[in-house]
Amino acid sequence: MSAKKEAEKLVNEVLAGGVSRREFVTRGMALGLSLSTIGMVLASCAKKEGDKTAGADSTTAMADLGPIEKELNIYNWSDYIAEDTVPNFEKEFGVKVTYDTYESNEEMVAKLQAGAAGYDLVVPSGYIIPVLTATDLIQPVNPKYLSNTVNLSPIFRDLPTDPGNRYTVPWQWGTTGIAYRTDKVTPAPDSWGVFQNAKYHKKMTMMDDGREVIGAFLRFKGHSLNSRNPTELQEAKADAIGAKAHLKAYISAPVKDQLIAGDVTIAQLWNGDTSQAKVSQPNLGYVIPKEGCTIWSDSLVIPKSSQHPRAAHEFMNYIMRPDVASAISNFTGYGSPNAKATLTTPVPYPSTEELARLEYQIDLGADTQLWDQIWTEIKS
Ligand code: SPD
Repeated sequence: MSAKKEAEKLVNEVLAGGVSRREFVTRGMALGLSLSTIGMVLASCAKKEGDKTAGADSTTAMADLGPIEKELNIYNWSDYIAEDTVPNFEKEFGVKVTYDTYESNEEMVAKLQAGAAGYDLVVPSGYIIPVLTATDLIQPVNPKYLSNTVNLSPIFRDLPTDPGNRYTVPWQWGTTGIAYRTDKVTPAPDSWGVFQNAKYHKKMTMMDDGREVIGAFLRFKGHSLNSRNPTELQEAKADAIGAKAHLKAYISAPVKDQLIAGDVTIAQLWNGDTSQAKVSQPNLGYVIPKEGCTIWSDSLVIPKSSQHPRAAHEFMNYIMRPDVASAISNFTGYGSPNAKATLTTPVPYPSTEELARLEYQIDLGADTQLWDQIWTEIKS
């Protein structure tokens, strides 16, 4: 049986109640079903069954968490924290922190799903939160332990991806634009079309991230980077394949070393990672293409399997202190959701005019399968 047919059979089985949620998630991931699709199917099950377990039950009082545990396991994006954030926390709270890193939302979710990691905190992007709640992978936070929430800017509270901040504490926000070597690229790029320019053959990279690559070429043609229109998506695919001929690689954060060395002169990259590379290589610029790009925010969440929830809450509360939040952004180069943070190089939230060119990614629901298929075709 083809993987597609097997996936369809599995979806029908879970909808009919013949397969447990957990088994569905495990088998669905193995068959290549996207997280959004899995989340959507589980949400349908919950609706059908009147099952409230897919999210927190707001009518239930939250239990006290007890004393702080002696360990905390954090799983975060690479290059996304100040050097002293963890050591200072360990010293003040008497907690031993194990800190691992990842390069994409998908890598993080796959590890969570495998169930063996034992993480107490992870840092997904906004569009992933509904997927994690629908698949029952994260737990609600207890506001009793989060007194520093008052320091957060209203812009980052009560977001559509987590109404009422039931699961999340915002970490950092940023944009996905174009980093380039100012001493080697003239004129400065101002369009996603630069990735189709033979002049920079094999000196360019785009992210190893289907949402970002397809999204960029959708914007290139004036469409939403969350488009579900098959014609627009086929057009973006053709543009991405045209660009691929000139790319050195699909690579995300690790491209910084190549930009610094000059092996890569133009890269699709996040603003903060570009700022970090600029510390070693001053000839680096960053642009938001005229067609627009992604704006995103990432948040701390606590996996359902966490063994150290009190320590996780204490860390969440700790990073919402203005001095700690400032230190994180001063290292990462990203914007802070903390209204009281004071940054050495301020990253102001975009104006209304700037926001018109920026778009938050949203969960694509059933159309994630089409996107996944297109991304596979682009890369193969
Ligand atoms: N080096 C840290 C980068 C964090 C990027 N997170 C958001 C990705 C949105 N696609």
